[in-house]
Amino acid sequence: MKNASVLLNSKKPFLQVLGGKRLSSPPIWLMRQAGRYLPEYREIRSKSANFMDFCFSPKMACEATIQPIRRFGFDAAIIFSDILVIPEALGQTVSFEAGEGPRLEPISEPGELKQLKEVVDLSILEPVFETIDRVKSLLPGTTALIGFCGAPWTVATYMIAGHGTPDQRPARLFAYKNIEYFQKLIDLLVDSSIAYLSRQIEAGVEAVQIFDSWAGVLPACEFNRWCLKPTIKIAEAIRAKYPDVGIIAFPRAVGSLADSYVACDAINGVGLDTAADLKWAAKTLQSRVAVQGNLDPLALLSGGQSMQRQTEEILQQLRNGPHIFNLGHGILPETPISHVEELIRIVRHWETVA
Ligand code: 1CP
Repeated sequence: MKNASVLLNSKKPFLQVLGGKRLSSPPIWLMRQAGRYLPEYREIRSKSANFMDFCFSPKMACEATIQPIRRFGFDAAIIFSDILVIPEALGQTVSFEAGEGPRLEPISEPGELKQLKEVVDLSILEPVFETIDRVKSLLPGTTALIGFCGAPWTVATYMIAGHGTPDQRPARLFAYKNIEYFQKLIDLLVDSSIAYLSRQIEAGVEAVQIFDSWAGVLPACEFNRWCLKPTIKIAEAIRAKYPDVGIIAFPRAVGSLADSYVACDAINGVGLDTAADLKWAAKTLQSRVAVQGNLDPLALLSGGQSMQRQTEEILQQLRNGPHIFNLGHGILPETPISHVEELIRIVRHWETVA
């Protein structure tokens, strides 16, 4: 495996697996593990009317990051922030309406791109780096700290539409009609993400995840241009500067196109979405990278035998290579705490029954 020795020698199981080690009981964390399914999160979140203010408060964001570690003892903490802090730092105001998701001033015409800053203003993101600094000294010695950003395509879908969309139609149309301008936006997001992740690493994160939540809507050639190449560019730039950091790509819902990421030596791990074919992933991905995933968040919400069966199937299929247990997408706010506890018990008990 790639660039692995420092990761392999870490005392943190999550980092060892990113270095290519197979562990009989895989490390576990859950996408969106800090958030609304936790009563203690709802409690502190209710003190802040505005979600962006909450993200930019190091005290609150630090507490939200630590909460799931304190409660469940996951093997990794992910810094509490959002992928949309980058548009904010590029001058596009972001707000969150209660229950409605993000709102940005949409970019409908190429000329409107001029309103964005030419270089990301990292001073706006300073609170995120301060959060990282606070969190790192509070984590148990075996818990890794993950930083993140959205992949350029996924961030661009929100910047163009001004809100979340089911099929990312506004960004897809914008990209078809204004290829050069869309390329400029993607390039700006690549540079911004490299600068942002670099500062997160300097502040203390040990791995970074690049979330391409909306990669799955594009035809293969568009996927190559707008998702794969920009993500690889970010990963290679980060790898050149930080040889020992773990890098995970999460191209959601791209099927077998996920194998395009393993050719990139900079990438240590690929996140699998709920629908990924595990036999294929074990054969095609796991010899080159660690895989992370992929329990259906609805199976976790349901709990019981369906959850147990699916969890054991994942553990079984991915047992011969490096695997980090996770969901196939973010945990749902309605998920009972007891189901998360049961999931962790099943994953940690697996070694003794396998
Ligand atoms: O008031 C609230 O609590 C708002 C809910 C919320 C939370 C808890 C939002 C708004 N963002 C977050 C935190 C967040 N977002 C984290 C850190 C917490 C953790 O993981 O433990 C992370 C990693 C994200 C990443 C994120 N934000 C993604 C990529 C991952 C994914 O889920 O696909 C995306 C697409 C977003 C955008 C976003 N932010 C928030 C919402 C509701 C959305 C989705 C909007 C839509 O419907 O398209």
